[in-house]
Amino acid sequence: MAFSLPALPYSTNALAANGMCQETLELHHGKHHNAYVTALNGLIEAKGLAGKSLEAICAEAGKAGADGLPVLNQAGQHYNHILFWHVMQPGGGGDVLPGALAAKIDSDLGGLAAFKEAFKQAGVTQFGSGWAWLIIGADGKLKVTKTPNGANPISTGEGKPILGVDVWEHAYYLDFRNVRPNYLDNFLNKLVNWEVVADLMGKGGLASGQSA
Ligand code: MN3
Repeated sequence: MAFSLPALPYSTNALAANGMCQETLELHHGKHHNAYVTALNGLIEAKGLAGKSLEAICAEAGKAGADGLPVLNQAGQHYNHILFWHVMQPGGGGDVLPGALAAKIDSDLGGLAAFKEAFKQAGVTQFGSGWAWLIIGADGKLKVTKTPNGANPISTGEGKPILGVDVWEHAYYLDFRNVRPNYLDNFLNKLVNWEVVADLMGKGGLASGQSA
């Protein structure tokens, strides 16, 4: 077995009217994400990953610290992008959320407006490359967090991500140039698939279904 690049759940021009152009998706999915998959597959034998799930590889690489970074950089980015494609849709975003998700955001994060501001700030303040997340923490509560580079809340042991946004420059430079805050506003207001986020909350996070 080897890891594979999953197809996008929409066409490469499907999000163009909502702030993510066809060229961004072609490069980001077809080149960047694909390169992580190819590099990860190149490590399976040397790093003893055969048969392990993507999630287990992320967790183990995170625990290994600096020694785990060569694997985490690729495995984390493979997992992170699978989730990222999954949580967007044409004409997404907005303030109408499935009831269970809205209620949990209210009780754990102080409401939708407070959540959106915290999520945006996590993305804005992630210095350099990385990700902002909404996760189910170890205590079962929703939390907003961020990680650098290819790390994720599985590799850090913080919890299970149910929403993630890529803040590497390749994610937004064609559409928003250097203005990361506008990319994050656009993501929350025009791209997020809240139905998928609610579904992931109910399932306790994404199961990638991929293994080495
Ligand atoms: Mn990326």
